[in-house]
Amino acid sequence: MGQHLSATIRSLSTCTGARKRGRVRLTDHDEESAPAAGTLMPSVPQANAPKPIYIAVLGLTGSGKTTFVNLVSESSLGVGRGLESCTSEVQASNRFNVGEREVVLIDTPGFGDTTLADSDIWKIIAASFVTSYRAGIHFTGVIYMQRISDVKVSGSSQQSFRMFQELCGEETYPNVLLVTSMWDTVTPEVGTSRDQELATKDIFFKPVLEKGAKMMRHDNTRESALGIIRNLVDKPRVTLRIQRELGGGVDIMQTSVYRQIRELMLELVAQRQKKLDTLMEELAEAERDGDEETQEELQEEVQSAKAELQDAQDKTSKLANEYQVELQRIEEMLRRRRSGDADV
Ligand SMILES: Nc1nc2c(ncn2[C@@H]2O[C@H](COP(=O)(O)OP(=O)(O)OP(=O)(O)O)[C@@H](O)[C@H]2O)c(=O)[nH]1
Ligand SMILES: [Mg+2]
Repeated sequence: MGQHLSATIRSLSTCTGARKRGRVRLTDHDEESAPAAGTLMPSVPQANAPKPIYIAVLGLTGSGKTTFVNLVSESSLGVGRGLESCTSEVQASNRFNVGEREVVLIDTPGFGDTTLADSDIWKIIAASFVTSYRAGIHFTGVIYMQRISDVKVSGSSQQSFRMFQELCGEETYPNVLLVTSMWDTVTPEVGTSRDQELATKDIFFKPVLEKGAKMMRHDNTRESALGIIRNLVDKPRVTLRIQRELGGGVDIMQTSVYRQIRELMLELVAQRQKKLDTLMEELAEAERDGDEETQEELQEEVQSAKAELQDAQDKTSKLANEYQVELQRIEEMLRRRRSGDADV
């Protein structure tokens, strides 16, 4: 008992709880068969032990996923404090009971506020979900968290939700709950009007609700969290699209989520190229006019625009490769775990 599992730390200063100490600890359950943080894999498979119900929690960074997971499972996974994202690994909660059923929640890193950040997140989630699928862990439900406090549904929110849809696939929507959080930060009138907007907009929850998903409010109490989980525990298990595709041997580049993120990255490259072209034109004009001060300023801007463009181009060309690297990292972590390295 008391085995520690290390967790990669992206932004220590913004996290409180277990992650701040650089560790994720699974304490309240039988760790002989507990899933390992970052892998969801049972450390020692037990043939006769009934399998718990696995529910994945996804959403934009800062939407309250880890807070929800900790509250309902009495875990102590690190939560965010500032604006930067906190969770950087897929991690399993303590086991907890909902009626007769034993449940494990799978907390995930939040989709970022930028396309570049998303290009890192998707591969972590995809590689972890596929590894766990291959190990026989199937999800019974998926929760998508959305802050009700957001004044408007931003482009990154829409992008995040599209990514979620590509990861899950339509067939899983009856097992999906769209959960709004942070109701304490808005008046009931404002919250209800935003709730309504989310439910009825084609660019947001509407198409998913129409195919069987359900929307629920979370008021940050354990009772509310348990009520949400109760909606999922009796559902049949599902295979997410990304698990079916990759588990069935489809090349990463042929998966829906890869195509989606690549498309977004190419849009970003095009935007940055356009910005550079405009700056170059302005620079040429300043040179024609002999305006040295403006030339100097523009030269600096051109350099930084070139670096940004290069960054986006590099990331785009490495997308598929980075997924493979992530998969290998998780497999290596598992291998070390099996061979008894206590710090893994
Ligand atoms: N007021 C209020 N704050 C909340 C609520 N839920 C979470 N928070 C706060 O929101 C911040 C982000 O919460 P997290 O649980 O770390 O969010 P997350 O979705 O796990 O974020 P990532 O790990 O970055 O993806 C933390 O400061 C929480 O304390 C809520 O219901 N009400
Ligand atoms: Mg988190």
